[in-house]
Amino acid sequence: VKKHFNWENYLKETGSLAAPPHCFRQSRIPPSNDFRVGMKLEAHDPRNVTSVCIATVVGITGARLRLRLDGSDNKNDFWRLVDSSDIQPIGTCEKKGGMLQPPLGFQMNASSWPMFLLRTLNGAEMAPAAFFKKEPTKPAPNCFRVGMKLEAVDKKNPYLICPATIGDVKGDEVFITFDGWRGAFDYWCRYDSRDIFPVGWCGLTGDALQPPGNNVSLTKRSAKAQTSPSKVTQRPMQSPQKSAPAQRGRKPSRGKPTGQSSVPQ
Ligand code: MLZ
Repeated sequence: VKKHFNWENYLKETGSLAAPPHCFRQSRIPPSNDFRVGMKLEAHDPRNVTSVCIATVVGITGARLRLRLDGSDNKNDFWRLVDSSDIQPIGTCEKKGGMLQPPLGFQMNASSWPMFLLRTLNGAEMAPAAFFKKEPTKPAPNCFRVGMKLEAVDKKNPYLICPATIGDVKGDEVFITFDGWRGAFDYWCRYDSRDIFPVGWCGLTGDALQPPGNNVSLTKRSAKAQTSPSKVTQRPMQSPQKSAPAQRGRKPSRGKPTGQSSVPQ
């Protein structure tokens, strides 16, 4: 019988520490999520970030919204926090003198965009401005250290938030390693990424934190204390960095569709 994942026990078992909340670009108390499925807003196209598009909320998960760009397919959904600067109320773009753009991969003929825009906005339920929260400011320096635990978005499966460990730190970048997955999902990101959260975040937002994979490594200290290593395999000689050195600089491309971001639901 698989026990429910519990950070307190897990930190003890692995002999590790949680990254302090002040290291993260996240509000100390997660913002409330007042959005509802079906509401529309403006969002930067993740595949073409200079474009501001119309998006529809197609799902709610903790403090995040599952978004789909109007005129796009259902294979390129993306997730944003309600306090992300990537989203704004409808009307914001025009107020700033900008023009709403069709999403990359607009499914119709480009010439039909103006009429499509009129129709998609006609009678739409627009998310009220008060639902959008101000993005937290960047923490001043990168204060992450190797070995600290956190919760992080799995960029290959962005609907998932999973237990992770800081595997390396280089300047303003941190290497996010996913506990128990042998490097398959690891990535580098900036220390002020909106995709990384302090331990306990999902518990506070009501998001479902995934359990670690099956190959969680223990420190020497905690391995000795461990009496029944049923779910936890000792793997003290392999550092997280060793398992994926080639990942350095291989940042997720924002220029092309991944096709990996959809989830059946
Ligand atoms: N079911 C998928 C998801 C793995 C998610 C890992 N997250 C760090 C798989 O097994 O590949």
